Amino acid sequence: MTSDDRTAKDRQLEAARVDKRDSVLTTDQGIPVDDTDNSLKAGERGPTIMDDFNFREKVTHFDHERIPERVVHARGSGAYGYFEPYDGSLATLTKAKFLTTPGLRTPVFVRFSTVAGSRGSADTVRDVRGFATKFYTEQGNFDLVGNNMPVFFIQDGVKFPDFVHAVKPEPDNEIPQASSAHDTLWDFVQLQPETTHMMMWLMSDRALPRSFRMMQGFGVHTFRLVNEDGAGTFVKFHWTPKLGKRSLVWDETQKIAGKDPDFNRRDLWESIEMGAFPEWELGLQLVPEEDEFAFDFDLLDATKIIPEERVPLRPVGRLVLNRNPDNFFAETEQVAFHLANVVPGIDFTNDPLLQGRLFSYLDTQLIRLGGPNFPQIPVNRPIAEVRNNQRDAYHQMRIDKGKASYHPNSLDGGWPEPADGSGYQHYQERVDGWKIKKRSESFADHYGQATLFWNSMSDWEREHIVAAFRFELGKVKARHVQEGVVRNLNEVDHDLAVLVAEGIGVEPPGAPSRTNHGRSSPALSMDHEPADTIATRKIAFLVADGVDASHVRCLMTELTLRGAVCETLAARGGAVRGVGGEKVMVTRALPTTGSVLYDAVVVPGGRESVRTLAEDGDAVHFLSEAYKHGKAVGAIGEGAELLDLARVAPDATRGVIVTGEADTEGFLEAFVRAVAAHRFPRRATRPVPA
Ligand code: HDE
Repeated sequence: MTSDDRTAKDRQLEAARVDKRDSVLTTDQGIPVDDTDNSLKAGERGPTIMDDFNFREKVTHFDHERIPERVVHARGSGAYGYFEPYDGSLATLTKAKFLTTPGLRTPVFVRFSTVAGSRGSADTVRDVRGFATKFYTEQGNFDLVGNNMPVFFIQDGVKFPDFVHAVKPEPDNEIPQASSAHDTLWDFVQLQPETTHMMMWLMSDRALPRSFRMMQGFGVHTFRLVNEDGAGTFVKFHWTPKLGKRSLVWDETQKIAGKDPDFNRRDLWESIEMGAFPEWELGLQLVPEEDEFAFDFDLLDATKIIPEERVPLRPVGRLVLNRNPDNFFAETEQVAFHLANVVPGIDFTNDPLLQGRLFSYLDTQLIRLGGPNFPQIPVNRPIAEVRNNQRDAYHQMRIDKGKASYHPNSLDGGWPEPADGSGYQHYQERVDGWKIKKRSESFADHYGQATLFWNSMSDWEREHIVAAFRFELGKVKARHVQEGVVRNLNEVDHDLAVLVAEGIGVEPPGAPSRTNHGRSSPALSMDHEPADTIATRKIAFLVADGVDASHVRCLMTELTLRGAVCETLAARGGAVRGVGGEKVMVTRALPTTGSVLYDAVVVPGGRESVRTLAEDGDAVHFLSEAYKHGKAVGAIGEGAELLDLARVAPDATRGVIVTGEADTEGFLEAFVRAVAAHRFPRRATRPVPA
């Protein structure tokens, strides 16, 4: 194996790729076909006849094109890349070579997803995002099947069908699609207080990522690292995005769902196509075995985090995605993740949610992919050698030679031979207990960490959470369900419960049975993300005939140099005429797009251009809406007049930057800082008509 492991997977995939260039159309049997547009008929106007094997094969194949979508996480997008550890320092804790061999690039395939919606649902709905990584290591495949939130709705795998039935569209009319804002979900939530912590995350802006490239990933459960001596260390896996954690706002997500339902999918695809490869850092929270009971929660409880202030992240390596798949179905749809795919050096714990998952993933692939040979599908194949006595079944692709398909055997020389010590060895843990259907007492606190999350939020993050609860519960018809949720929230924080109750018109609750413990974990807030890059940020320039082309040219050049993606928008496609008669190409016509698809907006100068834009409702609305959503706004020269019309007040401290000339360094730097800050959520937006 060379150090360029990505090539190892790539080379393997190459054998499965089919290139149709310079080829003749054939049937699946390889028979050339002259005419695939007319079926074989008895006379020009006669019936189609059975002899037409091309017709029958083509239509039969078409009739069978669909496979069941995933029961959850049906909508997703994937990409290839690699993982590279920083150094070998983890070698004392784990045997997993891909984590401990400096410079070793392990190929990966990552699939991001929403959870509740169908395959064709919109990307920007309020939901958890899946973040599943398949590492094709030399020791076999390791799947880290995580989410963008560090906790889960339930504590025991046996509750998963109940939870999913509650959040999915209701069974009588299959409404609503890809939404948690309905009675059955909230009924489950109010009756099952263990959901409370996760519901705080789901009502926060974490459920509305700006991009898959700008969200965290978490393994959620506590896993175990195991070293050469068989000693274990508890571990939580974290992915931290290089571009920072950034979210959309609720109003924006709803509009994007209509204007570009593929918003997150397109973003991932385009950034890889343009060479701006998404990147994450893998960080581990490590807890020595002897500290298993050192916390005021149970490490085996997947509704709890280990606060980063208590156990800081240890940076371990980086993940880079640098290649889009060739075929969505073959790769992204057929990729099969399974929590049980672990390599030597990584093991499970007794987390009952994790244990439930160990059963479900293999089981679901059997129905989804039609039998037990799905690991042979190219995207699923390990780069490590596969040799065993598994045989036959649907779609067997391997031609296993030899007489003996059992162990032990003497007829085939005893091959394949057990690895004898170098294979996977399960962590030895003494387990003693009564067979019992009972939740551990150590799982009983369902509110403490929900309160921790609430306490850790900034003012605007809290406002967004309250607004989300009001929206979701406002859609619930059953009053007792609304009241039940408010009762639970009262145990999280009394003020939160009162604010929600007032918003949905139920009786505000009395004093809770517990008071807010006052603790917080600053790492949970998105209010202090580093604002040091505008890479891949989309910036719109509003233009019309008479625009000052030098403003556009000069600013676009500078912003593009810093990695931003600049586009000109006008009433119509084609080009507009600059103030000196020069041509300014138009990237997109305003009616085909919207401010919600951009991160920032600039109004260049040019009297005639600004006057035309002022008469165009689309342009004025664009500006007001971008402002309302807290985005950076820049205006140059006469461009400032359009701001007045859109009720946007210049305020450099809140990301509205106005200047006389485009090439002043002060303007450029202030605007770049504003774009890098992502959003100014503390603007006064009530008077803005958007
Ligand atoms: Fe999953 N989950 N899950 N899940 N999950 C599936 O497997 C399941 C859970 C996650 O991009 C299914 O192949 C059970 C937690 C992701 O292909 C299914 C339980 C976390 C994906 C399944 C959980 C996840 C899935 C559906 C509770 C975060 C998409 C299709 C015991 C740590 C993977 C499939 C992809 C998919 C079962 C809970 C993440 C049915 C029973 C917790 C990212 O097997």
